Amino acid sequence: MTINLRNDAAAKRLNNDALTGLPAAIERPSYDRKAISPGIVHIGLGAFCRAHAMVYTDDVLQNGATDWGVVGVALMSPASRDALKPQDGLYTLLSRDNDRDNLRVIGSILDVMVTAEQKSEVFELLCKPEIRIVTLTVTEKGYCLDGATGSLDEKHPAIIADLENPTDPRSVPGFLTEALRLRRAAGQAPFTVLVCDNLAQNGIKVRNAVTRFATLRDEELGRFVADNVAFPCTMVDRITPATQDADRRKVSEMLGVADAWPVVTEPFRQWVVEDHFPLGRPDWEKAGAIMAQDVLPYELMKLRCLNGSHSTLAYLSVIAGIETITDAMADEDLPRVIRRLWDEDLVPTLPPVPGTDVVAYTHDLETRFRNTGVRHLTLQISWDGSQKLPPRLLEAAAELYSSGRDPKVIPLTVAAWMRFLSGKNELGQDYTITDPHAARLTGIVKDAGSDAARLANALFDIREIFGDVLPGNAHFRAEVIKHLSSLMSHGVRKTLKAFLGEV
Ligand code: CS2
Repeated sequence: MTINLRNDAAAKRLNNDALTGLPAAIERPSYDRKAISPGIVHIGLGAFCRAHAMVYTDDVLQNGATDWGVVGVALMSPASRDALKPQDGLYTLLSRDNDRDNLRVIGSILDVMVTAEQKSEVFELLCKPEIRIVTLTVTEKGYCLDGATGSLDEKHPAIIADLENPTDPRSVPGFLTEALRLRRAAGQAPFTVLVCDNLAQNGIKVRNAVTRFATLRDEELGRFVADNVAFPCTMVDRITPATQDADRRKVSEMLGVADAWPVVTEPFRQWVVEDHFPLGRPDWEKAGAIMAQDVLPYELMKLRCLNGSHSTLAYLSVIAGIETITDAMADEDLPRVIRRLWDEDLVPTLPPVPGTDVVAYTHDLETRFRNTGVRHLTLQISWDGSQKLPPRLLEAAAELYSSGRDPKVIPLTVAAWMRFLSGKNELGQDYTITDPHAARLTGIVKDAGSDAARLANALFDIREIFGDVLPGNAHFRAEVIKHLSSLMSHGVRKTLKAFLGEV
């Protein structure tokens, strides 16, 4: 990340001293930040956690807690530390409801560290008894899982490297294993690991991956992790695009001091957390989190309905040259496609969700997607399709088939993803494929040329994405190939018209 603040050399920076001088309308910590001690270490300080978990925790501190501050840790990149350290960990949350802005300065991050530069300090902190929770937002790919099975990808280069050199970890499973090992050696009970990324049964998957990594390292350590470490599941939700330079300038102007890394987000937020914290937890429910025994129904609803329709909009839009989700929602066909996705493919797969009308939830999603204040780039959502398609849509397709029904829109989304992999939109513009499997995927595209069936068949063979069952389904293969041929020869508009039965 390059931070580009106009006149930043001259500008006064947001920090503890600047808080009292901010314009009166801007919310800010009312608690004494110097009296707060850390209780949480957070791994991965991107925009999402700073619009979500850090805000719930800031609310808890506003409510009077003093021992649940957060230390942010980046594994490799110094960018978050370099932006936030000069600001005493403070940053601005700009929540936007169309043209209405609300600014709030968040104070829950007390310090920021970079493991690659401060390894012993980071592990020393993780061995302290007051650190009771490690939260993570490292994106789906950060856990080094096999997309189709959700188990540890033992061929992942970072996993191979960490098994060779386990006291100097680069991967998340390697890092957590080393921290838990050192903490145990220091005589401390293990911290709770709270995964806040978009995977169904995220706690269970990461628990299995860390246990497997620890077992490969040392069987006894593996047993220790399996028997003693809590990994509650969570459903996390707040639409938060990557921060742009224009956001930095706008927020800095509104604050009157420079903020190198504000976050722009929507007003809506939701957090459902499995209530299993052996060493205790902040009162997140007082900040609106739902503490539940079973998070799975909420996770499936959110991953499939929100993230699944996001991916569908994203691939079709990137190919058509539509830049943002709001623009996609202004299209004549795309909103009708995702309405069918919800009604025909996704809602029928969902278990009852406590206290929630799932159909009303999909209507609320439409309103959220239409928010003109949040400029969410379709290209950003297109990243890491190999990791996102299985939990968002492929699992639902497999469930529909096994209950005797055919998915209607999911094959179209898969075809759009395949067409998207060409790296060129219908306006002739090039874009980059960002994906852990990018080299393999783009190699397949090159070999297939303009042959849709060849392309689809080669991609179906990637077991880490499609698994073993779905590619064996003749209906699924035929539907994907039909839509892909149409996208390749006639483009998005005609394909959507044909899909919607209008030509
Ligand atoms: C999006 C998510 O980038 C993506 O793939 O679908 O980041 C989405 O905005 C969040 O999960 C909303 O909670």
